[in-house]
Amino acid sequence: MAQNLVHKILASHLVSGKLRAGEEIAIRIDQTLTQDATGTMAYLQFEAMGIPKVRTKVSVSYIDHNMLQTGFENADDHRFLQDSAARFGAYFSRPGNGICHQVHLERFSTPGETLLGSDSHTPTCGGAGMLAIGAGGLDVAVAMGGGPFHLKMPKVLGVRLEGQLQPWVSAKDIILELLRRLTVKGGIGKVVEYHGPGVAALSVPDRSTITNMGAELGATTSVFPSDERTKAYLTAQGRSADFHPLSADAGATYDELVVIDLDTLEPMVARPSSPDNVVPVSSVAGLPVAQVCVGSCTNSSYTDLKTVAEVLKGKTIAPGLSMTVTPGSKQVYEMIAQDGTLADYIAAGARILESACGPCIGMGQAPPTDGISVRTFNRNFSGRSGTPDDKVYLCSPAVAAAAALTGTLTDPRTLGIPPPKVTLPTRYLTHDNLLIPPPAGGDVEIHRGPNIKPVPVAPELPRRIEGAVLLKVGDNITTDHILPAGSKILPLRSNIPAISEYTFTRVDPDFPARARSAGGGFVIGGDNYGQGSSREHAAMAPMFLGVRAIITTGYARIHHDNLVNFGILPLRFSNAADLATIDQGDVLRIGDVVALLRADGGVVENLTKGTRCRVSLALSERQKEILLHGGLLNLTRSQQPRAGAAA
Ligand code: MIC
Ligand code: SF4
Repeated sequence: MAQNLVHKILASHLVSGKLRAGEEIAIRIDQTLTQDATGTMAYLQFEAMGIPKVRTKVSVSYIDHNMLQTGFENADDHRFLQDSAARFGAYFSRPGNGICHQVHLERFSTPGETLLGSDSHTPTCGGAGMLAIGAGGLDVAVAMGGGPFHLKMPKVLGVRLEGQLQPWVSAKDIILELLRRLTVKGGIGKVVEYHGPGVAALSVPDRSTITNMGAELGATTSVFPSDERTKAYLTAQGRSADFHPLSADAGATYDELVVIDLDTLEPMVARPSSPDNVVPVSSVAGLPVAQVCVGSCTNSSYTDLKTVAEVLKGKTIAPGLSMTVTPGSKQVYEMIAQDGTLADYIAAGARILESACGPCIGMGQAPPTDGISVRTFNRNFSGRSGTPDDKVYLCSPAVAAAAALTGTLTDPRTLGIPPPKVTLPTRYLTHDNLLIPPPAGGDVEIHRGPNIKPVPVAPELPRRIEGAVLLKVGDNITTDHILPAGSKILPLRSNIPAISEYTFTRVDPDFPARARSAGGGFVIGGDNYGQGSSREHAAMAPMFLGVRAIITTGYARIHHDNLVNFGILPLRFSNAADLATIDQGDVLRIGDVVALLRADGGVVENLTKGTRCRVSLALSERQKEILLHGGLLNLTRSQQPRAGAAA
């Protein structure tokens, strides 16, 4: 039978299960990546498993998020990660080498292989034909140890690209259009596979912009075929040996199909404060802009930066705004420095930042009060920029350039200048001196700063859970709401007791104190609970504060699995209308937790209101076992006598 590309890659990596949508499967993982904000926990967990060396083909530890060193914490984490990479046999990408996804695409992406990364934008490498999935750090640690990755077999959503992009319209507009149509929930339980005649004109960096932001659809991952474009990219990276062609069989089918006519697309923006709040930029043209930021793992390739520079060359950015530029990698940075593009930026008045996540994760460059910030990034969740009630618009490099020039939101087609002509390099500058390969031996001492605290282990699963509803929230709550990032909180990623004091503080500053004094309890939410980041801290911190169960009408994939791994019950209302019957402060009781788990659901009593409602669980047998043991670390310990010795 004709197979689509997703099924082909999954079939060649299948360890257990059947490729039937909804069933749990396990797949072999070829490569892993971690970054510094999730990596310390992942490596502490790997160490606790007692496995001497990583067992993947390639594992890379990147430093890119926690780059502001306003105290010793981040620098200590960097040193811990460098020592750990050397000890356990991983590559170490030094600070300055760039954003994990951009560097991984350039130097490691391999068509047909699998990649598991402790960052939700790991699907970036899908632009080069990889099946690249984001997960919590503990799942990545298991994969580093050679264990398979478990996931619910996703549906395959085929996106057929027809026609051709018009001048000033770019890959970013394709994914914004998809977000407009499908919303931030539209990709849940699905892998997006791009195909059709419109694919051939898109370069690998263009494709990676699209697969990167597939994370905002809630998709498990997104993938493009590996074709002549992929070959050209890998060859230009000096890696032609890693190329092989890969595509869906003729006549392959998809569970769902979406068709996009590229000819009809126009430049778009995602308005505040959700990536699916998408409109044509022409409909908001004229709004004054206070900040323009170019960069992030979505749009920081060499061609993206050249596109913006072409527009700004010889001009000065509008007087009322501040502009920042973050090259995605050292490769991009060196290349724009050598060909003079950097000088054009400096002359135009842009502020040049180091190659890292930077403003995307609130590490500096918070926009002014009430000022519109126009960013080529992928997320505009409220407050993520560091300014409460921020107004962040997401867009393509071309739209960002137009805003920088005019000082207002502007459709670049109205600029009255020819569209930038940017050609793809036939040879990228490959100077891997900041990428340290795993050393031969490995008897390396691991330095741990005082901010690095052991991984907390969930308590045993109680037979009965009784407690108050500590918080009730609405739909689409992000992990940035649950456990914010930013320059103040990110340095605490290796210290769960300290970081847990920020749990839900964006929503309710009193949450941590209330949870602690109540000795734990429940959280109630709406649909797509936990969308966004892969940070397992958004499960660990509530667990640390005593949250034992969450009841919602639906979950985002990575967060759901992180909750299970850290021993929190991810319950769903069987009848969505019951959500309205529970208020914050109500006392709830689950009489027999084990019975509820075994039966995939049961009854929750509301002792305050004297009512009851039915809840269900969408768990595999393996996940039930994890919860019965009080979390994956407990389960792993019970299976391996040595596990935990080093934690
Ligand atoms: C993000 O974009 O939110 C992050 C920071 O890259 C996260 C990872 C993290 O929270 O460390 C992600 O997307 O997974
Ligand atoms: Fe970094 Fe932003 Fe990409 Fe997350 S989305 S990996 S913070 S650049």
